[in-house]
Amino acid sequence: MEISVVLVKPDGVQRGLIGEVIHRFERKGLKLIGLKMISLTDGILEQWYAHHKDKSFFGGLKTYMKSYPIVAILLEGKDAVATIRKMTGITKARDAEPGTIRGDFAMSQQYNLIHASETVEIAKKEKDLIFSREEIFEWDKKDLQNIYLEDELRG
Ligand code: 3AN
Repeated sequence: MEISVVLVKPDGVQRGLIGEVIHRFERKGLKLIGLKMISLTDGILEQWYAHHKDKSFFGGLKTYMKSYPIVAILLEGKDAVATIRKMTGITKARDAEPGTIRGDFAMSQQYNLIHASETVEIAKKEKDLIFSREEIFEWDKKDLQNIYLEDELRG
């Protein structure tokens, strides 16, 4: 099973959408294995958004991501990274498909409510930046048999 990291960003926290975001991923059938509220630091953000460090919006992005606490969510599921990206919608939220989280709740290119890991490798890096070993829970979710075929669970 893959893991993926979702952040409810400062605008999502301010707008009271933490529960809505968690609700959508839970109902989809993804397994919640980590959850915490934290304040991001320059140190974390410089690693998190290393690919954006030369962009004109990087300074503003860091200031925004530090403006209020965020909620970090660690999810597990088959093809979790691609599935969660699809449910998130594209970066420019006002153009995001209705039915996606950004498409349903946001208008901005920067204030687009949530972050979702882009690849399996990036998800691992992001997990290690935010969650300690003790903050990750490998619990036995009893309804996985109703969510996946036996073959899918093994694969
Ligand atoms: P995504 O979150 O859709 O994977 P990225 O990785 O391209 O998008 O960008 C990371 C974050 O940087 C976005 N979620 C958004 O908050 C911000 N961002 C991206 N592009 C812009 C832009 N042109 N102007 C301002 N902020 C931006």
